[in-house]
Amino acid sequence: MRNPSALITGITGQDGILLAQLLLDKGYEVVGFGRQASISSKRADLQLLYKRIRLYYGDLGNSVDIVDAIQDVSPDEIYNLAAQSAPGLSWAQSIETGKVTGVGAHRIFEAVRQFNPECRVYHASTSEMFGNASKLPQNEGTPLRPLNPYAVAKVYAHHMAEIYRKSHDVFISCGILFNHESVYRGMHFLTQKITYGAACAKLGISDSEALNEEGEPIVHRGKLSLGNLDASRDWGHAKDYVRAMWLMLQHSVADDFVIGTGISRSVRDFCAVAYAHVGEDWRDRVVSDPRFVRPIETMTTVADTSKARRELGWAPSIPFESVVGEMVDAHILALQG
Ligand code: NAP
Ligand code: F7E
Repeated sequence: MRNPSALITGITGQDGILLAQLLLDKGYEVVGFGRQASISSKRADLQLLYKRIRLYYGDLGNSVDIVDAIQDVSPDEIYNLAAQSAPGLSWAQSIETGKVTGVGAHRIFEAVRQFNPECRVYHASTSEMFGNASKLPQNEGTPLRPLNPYAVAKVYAHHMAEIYRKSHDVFISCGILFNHESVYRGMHFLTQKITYGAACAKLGISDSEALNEEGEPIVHRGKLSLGNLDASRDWGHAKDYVRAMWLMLQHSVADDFVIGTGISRSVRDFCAVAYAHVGEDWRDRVVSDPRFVRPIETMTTVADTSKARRELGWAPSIPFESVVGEMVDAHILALQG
């Protein structure tokens, strides 16, 4: 019997890397789809991964690239992870976000319908879709009330997935994933800023090399500048979450599943754990800077994962403190050279 094959869009992203590793361990033939410039980057961790997978250059903004990949690879499973994935940047890049994060996903669904209708598709939906949520915790039935262009694009793709599932009988499952982190997280996300800041504090670095969203040192004169310290998110480890993606495509029916830990913590809580990991008090190191506060903040997120636990047998396994500690330690190692 031949090995199953999977096409992953967003192969250079956090989830793409971790999912590729998981599928390779399960014996899959993995094909990564991504933009040539980023695939050619010299990141050592990616170069190792690229030796074990096949690569397909393409842009989610281009239907021809997608159709070519799907026809050529003819995968058993597609994991659509590519997106302009930063809600905070999506106000400034709203049209590009709609084209890639919303319509890009639609392009995949349409290409599968036309050229590989037997293929199973995972689509990356998000807790950001709940936006101005009316209740906590959030589950698959919670109304979608998005508050930023990223979330609107994800709602478009999420509804489109349902249309292809119900009208065209395409197997598309949507994972409504809450925030998940790892050492592969992009540096402009909150958790990387904080864990990098804690590592700098430990090593006595007062002006860092890595830059923040404004192009300034993440740590400047010994201080880490963040936005809204009261925001509260349900944070888990990305390794647990890519396992959920795979489980969704092994399930008997295509469906939507909420994936999270069920515990929400504030930005302050996250800072406290990260700085305590290096024996520091975060209050001496972190300041709130209005430039990093968003025009509107998505409400507190907390996942109700009853359905995933019941139907997929999924549960998170990596504790919050381990996620934070792992990220801080990785920055310390990298900064020590
Ligand atoms: P990520 O690290 O930002 O990765 C996004 C990927 O999309 C990158 O590989 C990026 O490639 C690719 N991409 C962007 N624009 C593209 C385009 N026009 N054509 C082809 N590829 C493009 O995101 P992630 O954290 O792994 O998240 C994976 C997916 O889950 C995303 O769809 C995200 O919105 C969603 N999600 C994430 C979370 C979370 O907490 N991580 C939670 C819920 C949902 P480049 O290197 O070329 O930019
Ligand atoms: O913000 C607050 C910010 O940028 C987390 C993506 O993977 O998860 C991610 O989106 C929270 C927000 O991620 C700063 O306002 C405070 O409340 O790390 P983040 P995100 O926007 O939640 C969702 C589920 C996805 O789907 C996305 O793809 O932290 N915050 N101060 C800050 N955030 C940033 N970036 N920088 C700050 O200085």
